[in-house]
Amino acid sequence: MEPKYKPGKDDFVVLLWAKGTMNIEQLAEGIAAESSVGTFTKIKTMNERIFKHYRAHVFEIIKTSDNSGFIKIAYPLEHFDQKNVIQFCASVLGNIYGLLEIEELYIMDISFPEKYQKQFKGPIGLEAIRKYVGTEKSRRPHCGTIVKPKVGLTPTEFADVAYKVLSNGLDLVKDDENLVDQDFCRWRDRTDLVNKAMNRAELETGEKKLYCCNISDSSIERMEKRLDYLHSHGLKMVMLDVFVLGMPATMHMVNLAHRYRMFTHAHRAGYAALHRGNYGYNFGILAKFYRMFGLDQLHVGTGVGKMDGAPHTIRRFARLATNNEIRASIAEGGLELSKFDKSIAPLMPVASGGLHAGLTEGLFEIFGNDFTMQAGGGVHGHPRGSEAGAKALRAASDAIGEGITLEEKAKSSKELAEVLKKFGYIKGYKVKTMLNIFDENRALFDSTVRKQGLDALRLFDKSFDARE
Ligand code: CAP
Ligand code: MG
Repeated sequence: MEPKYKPGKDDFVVLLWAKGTMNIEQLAEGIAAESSVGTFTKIKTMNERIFKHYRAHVFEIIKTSDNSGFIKIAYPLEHFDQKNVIQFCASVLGNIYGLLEIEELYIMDISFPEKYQKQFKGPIGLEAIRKYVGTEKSRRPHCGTIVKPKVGLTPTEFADVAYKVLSNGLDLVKDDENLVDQDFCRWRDRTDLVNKAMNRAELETGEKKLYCCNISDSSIERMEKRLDYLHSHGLKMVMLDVFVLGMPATMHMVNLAHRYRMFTHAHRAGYAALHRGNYGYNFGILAKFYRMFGLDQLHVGTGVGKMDGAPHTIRRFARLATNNEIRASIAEGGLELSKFDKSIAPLMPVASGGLHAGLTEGLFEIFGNDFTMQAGGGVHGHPRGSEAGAKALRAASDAIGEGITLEEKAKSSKELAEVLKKFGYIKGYKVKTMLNIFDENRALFDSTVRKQGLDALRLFDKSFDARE
């Protein structure tokens, strides 16, 4: 433990929670050693140079009991291969999870030095997507749908749904994460038909539309061919199941897509296996990686829908997508300050999972104006079908752009009124109040988490549930 060590601007800082069968000081030293230059014993091959330049420094321990607590570790830039994130992950997110003495290990946040970030080009980004869709002025959130059922529709059925929603106000349609090229819906047939449907809807509405086409595959060659095909047919966006694809395949496809100036949409299916519970690492770390890699749209949760995450937690992820300086406290699961290099543009955060138009005001409190809201069941489950569902979602998006409430908007949108009746209405102030309570009591929550540990943080996450 080096309490006097002050991390410099070229250090990586890692905040983690650990609990184990040794005292927390020993656990911390074991973690720092295993993830940098150490092994289980003193070795003759160690020398002054290595110890001085490459070792990790435990500089703070926030003890919650003899054998548990939060640990801050700094890693020097020279430790890492600065063109290769896999080497970083094998160090910092690697062996430590397997140490025998560890019972809980959760990496909460990592700050990346700006010098390390220089290897990445970042997203084409949020503003470019807005420009393409034509919403730079209105600043309304984008609205889209995941064509449902997840799998099973034929290409003709799928394209028919796409036409219905795009010609009735939606900006985007997307494939589900588990739809690529199955027998019942061949990828190329679907792409051709959706492209036609989209062109028709664009002509009719005078608006630009996006088809978020899933090319995810275990074969890089097939993904490359699909990307080329999309590009040569004038499509602007491509979807990747980034977590299951892994980092190298994701980075490779993003780089290729960006050569064509095509936008990339990141679905994060699988991430929660690491993110939830007290063993693994927080999605915020992946969000930082994905933004540096250049993903242009990223699922970050909703705070009001069907998936995990309280409003304040999702707000942090949204800020990781759009801000260049992100302040967070330990009760939010973050480091005090993270910075993106100015060359890394903001990306468009995507709110998805159990959404419907009645939740839009709540989303606005969490995200502000800059996000895409996607509803699958919330569009196709409209009492009068997908067209009406699309109209309702667009009305909700327009309401945010116009600065009026959903109740007001529902007076001129029958479809929206029907959604509010069927699915309900979470008023914006409910979510706003929750966020305010969290912010006003932050100091108290922080000190509780510092005394009681990760379980207390989990409890705050559960007790701030806007859905109750
Ligand atoms: C949403 C969705 C998305 C989730 C993923 C689904 O559909 O298509 O995959 O949003 O979660 O299959 O659940 P619904 P996340 O609108 O019908 O719920 O965005 O949290 O990664
Ligand atoms: Mg899905």
